[in-house]
Amino acid sequence: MKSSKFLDVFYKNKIRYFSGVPDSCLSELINSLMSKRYNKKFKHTIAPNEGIAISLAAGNYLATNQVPCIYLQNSGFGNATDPITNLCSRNVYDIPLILIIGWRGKPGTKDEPQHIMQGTSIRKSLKNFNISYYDSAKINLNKLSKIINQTKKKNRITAILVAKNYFDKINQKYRKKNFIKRSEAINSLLTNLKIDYKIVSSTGFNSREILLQNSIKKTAFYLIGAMGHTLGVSLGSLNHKNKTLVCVDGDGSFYMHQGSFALLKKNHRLVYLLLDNSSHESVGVVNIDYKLKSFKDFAKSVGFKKYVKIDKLSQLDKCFKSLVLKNLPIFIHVKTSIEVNKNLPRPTLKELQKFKNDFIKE
Ligand SMILES: Cc1ncc(C[n+]2csc(CCOP(=O)(O)OP(=O)(O)O)c2C)c(N)n1
Repeated sequence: MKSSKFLDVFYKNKIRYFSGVPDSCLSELINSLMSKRYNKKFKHTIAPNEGIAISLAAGNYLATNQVPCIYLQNSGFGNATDPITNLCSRNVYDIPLILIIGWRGKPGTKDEPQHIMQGTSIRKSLKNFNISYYDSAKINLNKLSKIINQTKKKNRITAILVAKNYFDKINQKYRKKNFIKRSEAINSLLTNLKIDYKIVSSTGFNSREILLQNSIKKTAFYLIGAMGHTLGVSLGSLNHKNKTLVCVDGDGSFYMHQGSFALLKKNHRLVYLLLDNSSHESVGVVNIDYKLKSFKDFAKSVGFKKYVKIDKLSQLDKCFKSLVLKNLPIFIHVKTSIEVNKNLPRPTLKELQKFKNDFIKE
């Protein structure tokens, strides 16, 4: 399916608002939405999390009386269910929505462990919430148009499930920036930080890069799913152990559940390492177009003792080499560039469970 043809059907049927959180099954669609051809036709907001995407869409409906469209990966369905059921459902305000859901872990396809439960249960969940759903593999553009019209006419919530490789690939060009590469930042951490520490790292390329480079066998807990919860897991662990922890996070993950930062305590021995590529890179390089006005003010306001912004690798090496416990908790903000590496490892379930057990033991 050409993503442009798909979007044209939405436009013809007077859908004008899109919001969502990127997913690899949908990256062509989202990048088309952000292209010159469509960015004047549709209002579009990339949201920090799927619940916020639903609430933005609900607000847009209140302002325009037009049906909004929300895209998300099925792993984010949990984030979305509160505003879907408690705000938009027929039992409450009856706000119509079209959900385009990336279907990772679709039965019969091979996928990673974190996608299996949502992949097999998403249809049941939608049914339980009285949401009619369609498998994109079984609908053509005509049917898509009918689905949109029915959603409008019946004022209902409808979902379209889209599995991997549904949309035709688009040749994507990204701006090459001369920032530090993710691989260089992680190499710098593992080579230069000499204090005793464990790692908790975020969903996507960050965890896979650490796994690739971790020849010194640092104890590390990789969040392969549960995007946005890297800091929550880190703080939960720090509340019980007087050990230093390096939380390696992506900016997409940073924004997703930013409230966790309010739980930082001054005795937390935390190194918060933000690898900020202004993108959801792991799901097809979808640029993030919102950002905090001042990370420094934010870091100070939630209680970090130090905030450092890093643009050059030599600065990062120096920062890790000179890091001492009395500077913690510290927020290290590294601007990174897009670095596509198709050979990053994907850990097996057996390996992941071993990492968990090693983390508990240490
Ligand atoms: C709740 C939830 N929503 C969406 C996703 C899909 N997803 C996986 S990785 C990722 C991007 C993470 O972005 P960032 O933290 O900036 O790291 P980067 O990929 O840029 O290295 C997304 C959106 C997910 N796994 N979970």
